[in-house]
Amino acid sequence: MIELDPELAALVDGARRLDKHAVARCISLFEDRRAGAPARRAAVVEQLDRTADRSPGTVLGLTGTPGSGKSTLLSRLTVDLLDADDALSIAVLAVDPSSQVSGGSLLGDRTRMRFTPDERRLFFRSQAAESDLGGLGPSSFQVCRLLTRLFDCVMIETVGIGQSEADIRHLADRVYLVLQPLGGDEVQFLKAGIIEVPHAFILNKCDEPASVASYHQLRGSMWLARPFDDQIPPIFRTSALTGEGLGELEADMLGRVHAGAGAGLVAREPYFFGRWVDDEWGRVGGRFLAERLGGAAAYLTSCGGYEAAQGAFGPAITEHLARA
Ligand SMILES: Nc1nc2c(ncn2[C@@H]2O[C@H](COP(=O)(O)OP(=O)(O)OP(=O)(O)O)[C@@H](O)[C@H]2O)c(=O)[nH]1
Ligand SMILES: [Mg+2]
Repeated sequence: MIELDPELAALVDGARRLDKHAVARCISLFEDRRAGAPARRAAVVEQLDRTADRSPGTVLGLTGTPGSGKSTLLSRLTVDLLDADDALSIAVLAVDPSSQVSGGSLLGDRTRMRFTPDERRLFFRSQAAESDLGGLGPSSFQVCRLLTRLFDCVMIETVGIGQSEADIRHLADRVYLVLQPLGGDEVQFLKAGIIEVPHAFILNKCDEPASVASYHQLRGSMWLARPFDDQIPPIFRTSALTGEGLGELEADMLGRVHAGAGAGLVAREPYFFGRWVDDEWGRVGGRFLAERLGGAAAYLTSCGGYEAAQGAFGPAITEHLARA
């Protein structure tokens, strides 16, 4: 057991009660890249796990092209889901909102009308992307580690280009790809292999006439793009403007949240540990981890956890390089 200093203990206490200020300060600790932060994170994680009275929250990912309506959808979905289940708590993590519009609509009028800023069951946070391509990275992972220990459901909004599709699949229990009518997105996504990533599709802006043709186009390309599926994955047709089709999507999300996250983020630690090694030590680090330490999963187990592995990795590779 790791002793928490009184200040950190009070912070964890506040965060667990979903006090907004405490949650925000805890998040900063999980984003902190300074040398002392991992030890404090390990203490917080241990404290939360030891005193947990619930299983980890489910992570839902919303990815898709800029402007497809991810933020507008989220501001409606969160309100509806909280109304549908009054024991539910939701945290939204928006990674690299690419426009000012989305920053604004993230806390849309509808949300503001329904919930006061100190509503504990709903929490918003935005975070800069870790690469120009909108990628998630170790600090999105870290923040999710915390949020899944506090909230029943964590929703991540990320722009669907480049690295972020691969990452979101590693972070979320269920990934939704948001498309808009006749964006040519289907073709682009087919080419980029992105259509293989999501568990379900959301064709938003169904209030626009072009959406009918887009729906059939998307459905048609599914067999071709995803020969590995037994069944066509769900395609939800929604309008975040009129509310059309949101009920089915919400039922899908709520079903997933109630089913629980299973192994949750612990199972995702090796991937993000590998990303951390790449960031900190480059290819030399990656090779050392794979060839000398038996890979990320084995190393995390032998060190006894994520932070312990982070702490041990530096000295190990430094010694290895000094001898080489
Ligand atoms: N007609 C129509 N417009 C919508 C719908 N949903 C969102 N919009 C509009 O589309 C624009 C972009 O919406 P956002 O929610 O900011 O889209 P986003 O995907 O979050 O955008 P980024 O974060 O910049 O990638 C806004 O002007 C919205 O009002 C919809 O269902 N129908
Ligand atoms: Mg947005």
